[in-house]
Amino acid sequence: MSIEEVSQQLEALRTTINQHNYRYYVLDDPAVSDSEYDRLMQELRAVESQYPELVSVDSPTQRVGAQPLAKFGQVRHEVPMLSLDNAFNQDDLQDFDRRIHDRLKSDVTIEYACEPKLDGIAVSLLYEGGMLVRGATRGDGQTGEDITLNVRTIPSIPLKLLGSGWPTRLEVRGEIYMPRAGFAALNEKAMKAGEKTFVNPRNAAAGSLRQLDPRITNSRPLEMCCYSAGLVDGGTLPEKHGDVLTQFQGWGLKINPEMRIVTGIEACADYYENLAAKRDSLSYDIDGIVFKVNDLKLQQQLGFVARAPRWAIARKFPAQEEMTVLKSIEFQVGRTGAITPVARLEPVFVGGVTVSNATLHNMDEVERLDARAGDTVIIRRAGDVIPQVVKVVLEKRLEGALPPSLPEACPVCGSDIERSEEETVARCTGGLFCSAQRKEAIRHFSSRKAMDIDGLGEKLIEQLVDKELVNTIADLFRLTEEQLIRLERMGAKSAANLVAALKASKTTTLARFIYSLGIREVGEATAATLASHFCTLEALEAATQEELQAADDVGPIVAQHIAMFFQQAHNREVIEALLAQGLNWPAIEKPVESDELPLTGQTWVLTGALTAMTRDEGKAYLQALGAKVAGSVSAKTATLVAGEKAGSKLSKAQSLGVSVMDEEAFMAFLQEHGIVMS
Ligand code: D41
Repeated sequence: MSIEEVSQQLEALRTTINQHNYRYYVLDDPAVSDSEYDRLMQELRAVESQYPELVSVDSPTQRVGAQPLAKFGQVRHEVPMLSLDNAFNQDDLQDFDRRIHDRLKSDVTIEYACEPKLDGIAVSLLYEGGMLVRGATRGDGQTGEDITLNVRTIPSIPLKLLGSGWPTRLEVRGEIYMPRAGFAALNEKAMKAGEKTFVNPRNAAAGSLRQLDPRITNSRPLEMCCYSAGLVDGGTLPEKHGDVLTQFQGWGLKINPEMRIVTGIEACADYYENLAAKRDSLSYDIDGIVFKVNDLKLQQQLGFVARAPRWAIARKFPAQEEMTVLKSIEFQVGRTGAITPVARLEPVFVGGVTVSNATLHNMDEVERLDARAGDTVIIRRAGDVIPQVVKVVLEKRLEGALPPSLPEACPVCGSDIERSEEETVARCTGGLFCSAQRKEAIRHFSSRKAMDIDGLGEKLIEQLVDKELVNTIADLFRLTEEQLIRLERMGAKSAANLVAALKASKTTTLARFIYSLGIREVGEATAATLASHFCTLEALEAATQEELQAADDVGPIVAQHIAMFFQQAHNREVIEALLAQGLNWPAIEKPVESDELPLTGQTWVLTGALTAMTRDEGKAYLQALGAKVAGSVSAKTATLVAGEKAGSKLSKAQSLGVSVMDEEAFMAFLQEHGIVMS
């Protein structure tokens, strides 16, 4: 081959790889398998190593520089990077719209571009002749740091723009962030290695960009979404913000798929509500919504004040992190005796609710955080996740604060505490002698996914156990209205309702019954597997550890817990007593050879709100037809059932070409397959 031919071959390979990269990282719609992509990269590396003189700076093999920097250089932004004004409620948003109308002396309805406000680091990318020549942080808006080597490692940032028609000099601005999944994986790795973890994805992204060694940045899962142009020289961009972003995407840059153009400020409020409802299901953290006047000419007329444009505003979500004081660390006893340190907090409003307790998980976590009573701490509550203590503000530690120590004896029943070698948790050895464990066992037994006993709340369980009306779960079914009426906050009506609920709950399913026993490591899914594998309680009770492991997803540890549970005389007695009280469930017929079921081998996903059934019911119907039901969409998903307000899973399914059914189609499908809905 002549050198020209090799050069052409290399160019073709790079173009193909860049195109696949674009499909994968920018469009989230891969066109080839990972192995095919790896093969192409290997081929490119092989040819380049034979012809080192033909290696170009924009080659996909050249993303990671080998040498760390001594320090970052400074970058002066030719066009300052503005900041954003904040709106905290709908009134602020109305005012913003009114100011725009006043200033433009016009009452025509304004078109706004709406986009999520990513919680990351604002950066600027400079492309000259389509080549990425510089990456810089925003800094104070005038001067930032030169992070070119680091941005080059981020796969959603093209080293060379795709297509054509870009201005000779084009500065693209956007946010570099770390998606939640990548953040969780990174922290897990750090935790296992005994290294420091990051407080949140934003800090992780900032820390990853601040690395002088680009090889470290390269190992961090960063992405960039672009949201505006800075400097534009030797060319022009479209006249609407939304079209500029679409053009950016055409040139290989990632933009946020949630971006929408709407008309009027009321529609902005709708967009805000919609996205607020989707916030937890997004794959990245956002801290608000940015609204921008879509017409760039109008933007120019409006100009800016004090470094913030008059044509844009950020409507903030309630903060997910707040500072408060850790009043004390107490120890709680769980259902299986696990002793959990709990942080009692000065109440603080975070993530939309007032939080006064947060779990500290275990003593290892307390040590890792170095949490002490009296400390000032940062609390995080994201979505419906339970509040977490993410960090102690050491600068604010009071003199004389002492680290807590694990109590010697169970704080509830006084039994010994054991802390085994392999487990990080400490456990009360009191078993059902410990009233805390009894209370938790009853709470679990009556919970929605177990026996689903309505009206048996926490406060009531406390009283029942403390007054010794209920010692084992079987005692619940012996409760009478007369006994209940005498309890605090219990009227005749609720007493009657509870007795009726207890009676109604006696007819259940074997799976629910197994789950409700609260055997260690036996969750809802394992209980269902055990029920369909063993078909009867007797068979399950009699199973050896080996036989238990023959059930799907039951490993040696779970098998040991199950076998141990049924070996204990008091557990058998409780089960006897429950059956004597009339607990019953329909017999399970040995399932037909499972590969005869219509959906065997298929994985389905349910998302959004269903109206005719709960998601759990939908899941059960699908499982009855042999399908596996997963929580997230991938290329392997057979069908996505999308209810009302389906969010990111729906868009992902659409981008992957996964078939989608709405609720109506799903109902018809179930009926066709002989499912009778309750
Ligand atoms: O997602 C963001 N964090 C975001 C930040 C966004 N979607 N749009 C933004 N637009 C601007 C203007 C209107 C000034 C072009 C921004 C920011 N600025 C910004 N980020 C940090 C400071 C300012």
